[in-house]
Amino acid sequence: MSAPFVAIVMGSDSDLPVMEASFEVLKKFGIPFEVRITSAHRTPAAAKAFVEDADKRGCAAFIAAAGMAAHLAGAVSATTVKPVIGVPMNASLDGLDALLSTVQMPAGIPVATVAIGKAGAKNAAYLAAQIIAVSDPALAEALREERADNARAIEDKNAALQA
Ligand code: RP5
Repeated sequence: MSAPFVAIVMGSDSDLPVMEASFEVLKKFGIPFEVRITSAHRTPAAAKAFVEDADKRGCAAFIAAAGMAAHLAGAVSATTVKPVIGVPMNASLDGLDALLSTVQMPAGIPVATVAIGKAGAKNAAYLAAQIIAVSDPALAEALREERADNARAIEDKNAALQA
């Protein structure tokens, strides 16, 4: 059986610079991932085919990023029962249009929606990592260690402030 992987889809290559923040987090934890530019509106058949194929090949979680009338994450969730994490992109209206389009899903077809933009892109990857870590104790430990490192870094900053 192949290692669990994360599939990242985004509506446009204009989303790519923001979504690179997801790639960095997944790389840091050694989590395999695949990336596709595919759109709920511009390439609906290709989006559905990619999700169905990734699902069959053992994708553990999907990350879907889109801006404006952001229906991609919802369309992915309609196609799979794997966890779907939606990242609203700031392509217009400060990303509020995308946030509401991504988060307001009808009952039974969930999208775990994170923050608009880069913070959301990072947390989408952390959330996907935590989903995989449910059955991967080494990954869970790596996530705990990173949090401990971050807490120590804050303690060091406070110590420097007192000096
Ligand atoms: C959405 O429309 C994309 O996800 C992107 O955030 C936004 C604008 O796309 P482009 O016109 O830059 O291709 O579908």
